[in-house]
Amino acid sequence: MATILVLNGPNLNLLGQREPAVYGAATLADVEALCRDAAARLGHAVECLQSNHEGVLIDALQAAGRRVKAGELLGVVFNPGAFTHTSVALHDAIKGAEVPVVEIHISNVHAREAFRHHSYVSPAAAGIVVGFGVDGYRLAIEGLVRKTTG
Ligand code: CA2
Repeated sequence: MATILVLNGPNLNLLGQREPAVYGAATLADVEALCRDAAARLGHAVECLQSNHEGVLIDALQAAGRRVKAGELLGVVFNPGAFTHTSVALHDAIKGAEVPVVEIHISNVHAREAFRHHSYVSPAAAGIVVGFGVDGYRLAIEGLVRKTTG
């Protein structure tokens, strides 16, 4: 059994409380439960972290990279929230940590405002899941497991 880190960025603690037409009715706790279930079906465990702070996310990615190298972690399923569209620092953290990351977005960012069309994270990601609602977290976990355990 290995562990997967599910990392959520800014404002995702508000899931299920506002904008249900865009993000659905599931809460962050529901999403984390879904992730635990998806990973358990594949024989793996999940750790969850949500932060509204870029530096906390960077620290988590760096720690994840060290744990991947130690064989303790498979990788990260990461919804960077709005930092997706602004953060060179998250891009650099993923590259620098050499950590496998599957980027996930609940909404189809390409069907929304132009400022959501570019991701600084995508070029550093091992894979991307976009627009499947919160079910995308399940797909991201399955994709990460396939990519990292062959
Ligand atoms: O579709 C996604 O998963 C996003 O990463 C969500 C971010 C957004 O900035 C990205 O462009 C796409 C926003 C997360 C904020 O979530 C909220 C949930 C409920 C109420 C308000 C915000």
